[in-house]
Amino acid sequence: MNNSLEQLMYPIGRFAPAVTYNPDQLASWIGGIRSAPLLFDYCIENLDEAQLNTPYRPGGWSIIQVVHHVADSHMNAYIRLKLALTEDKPAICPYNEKLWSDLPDVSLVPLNVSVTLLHALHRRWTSLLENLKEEDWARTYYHPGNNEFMPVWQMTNQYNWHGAHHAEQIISLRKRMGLA
Ligand code: NI
Repeated sequence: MNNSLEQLMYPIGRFAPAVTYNPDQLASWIGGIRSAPLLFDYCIENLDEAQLNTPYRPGGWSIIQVVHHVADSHMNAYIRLKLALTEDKPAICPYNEKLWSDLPDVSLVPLNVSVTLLHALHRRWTSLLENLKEEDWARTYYHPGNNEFMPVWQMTNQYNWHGAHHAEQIISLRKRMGLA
């Protein structure tokens, strides 16, 4: 991948997983998940239909698809978290994010519905994370696609990155359009 495409796709860098965790890191990741919906409020502010339909990179998702994707992804993450907390190393169900982004709800439902969804979802998600017991952070779910057990602390690290990652794709596009 050439440097400019890499920069467009990963404007905050690729996910670099933490090797372990401590209370300060957990608080930082939870804080990022708490505030992520506010980033998406900003991402879509004052954009017209043509701007919202602009791909964030050549051949990539439009702003509309990126935001609906974040809602799809984070709904799955929240369910995975709840499964990990209530069952013994449950296998979760992977999903095809590209096919999900081509389903009619993504093209038909106004973008602000998914931003509102993110506000509600992240409120519940954050409330749950803030009230976990110490031992809960080491609980895991099994991801059959990746053939790995994912601990709750690590998924929290990952989804904090994921929200910021997609928000920055849009924010950097806004800057290129002279709108930031
Ligand atoms: Ni994603």
